[in-house]
Amino acid sequence: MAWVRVDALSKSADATIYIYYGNPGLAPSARDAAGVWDTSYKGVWHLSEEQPGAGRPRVYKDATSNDNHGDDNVSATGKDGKIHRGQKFDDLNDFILVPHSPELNIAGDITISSWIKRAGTQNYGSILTKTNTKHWNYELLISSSSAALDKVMFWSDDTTPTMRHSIGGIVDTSWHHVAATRSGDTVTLYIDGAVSGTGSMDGAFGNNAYPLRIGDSGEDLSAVFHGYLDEVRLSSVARSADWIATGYNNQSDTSVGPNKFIKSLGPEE
Ligand SMILES: [Ca+2]
Ligand SMILES: [Ca+2]
Ligand SMILES: [Ca+2]
Repeated sequence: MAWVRVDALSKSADATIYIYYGNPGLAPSARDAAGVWDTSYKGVWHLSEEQPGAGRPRVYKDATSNDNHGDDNVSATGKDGKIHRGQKFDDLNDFILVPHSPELNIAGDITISSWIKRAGTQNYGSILTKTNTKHWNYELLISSSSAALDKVMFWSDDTTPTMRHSIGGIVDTSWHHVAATRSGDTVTLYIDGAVSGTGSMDGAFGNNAYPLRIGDSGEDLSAVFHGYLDEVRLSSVARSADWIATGYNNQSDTSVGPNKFIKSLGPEE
């Protein structure tokens, strides 16, 4: 598994990407977090890690150079994933807590995305939120309200209105990619790389010292996520529709061939 950053990708022209590997002279790792994840990424959690039980700090690594690592409050051991391994949550009290860091205070433009695999439908499921349990700066969730049952929802109680939700819903227990962006006063919801609704939202998200929670909406644990999460990402810009669609395409289909994201593999040099 390798995450790479390329300068540009065209809709119409194929790009060639070279990968060099197996150099025994490279030690330690040549990993370049700042080079792969642009400065607008405030957190990227691959969720491949696992520790038995719960209680250890900084288990779930942030792949960006921000080091927003998450504490293990997850007792579930299921590691089914969309990209390598993901994380099951136990439907009771499992969540990942990322301590506050100043770059997690995002005032306006934002993108939150994740792969999700629900354990069932019609239950509320928080994916990522910055909260003190009484106040929610920003949140991506699956709604269980009657007006937005099984819809992808973006929430901030600093804003008017406080929520916008998708037109489509997640009504099965397969893997799906979900995302929300806010650009200026426009919120856009995405399901599997495609726009599924837009709406207006006015007001800045507040600055505070609350932690991030992944898979839970607050200390009373009334809104834990039921199922699996993988590849949770937070950015301080509104990614474009092309960006979201490309991310979905290259993460959802890793096979090689015509009409695939990777059309062919060249020979080794
Ligand atoms: Ca993963
Ligand atoms: Ca654990
Ligand atoms: Ca638990």
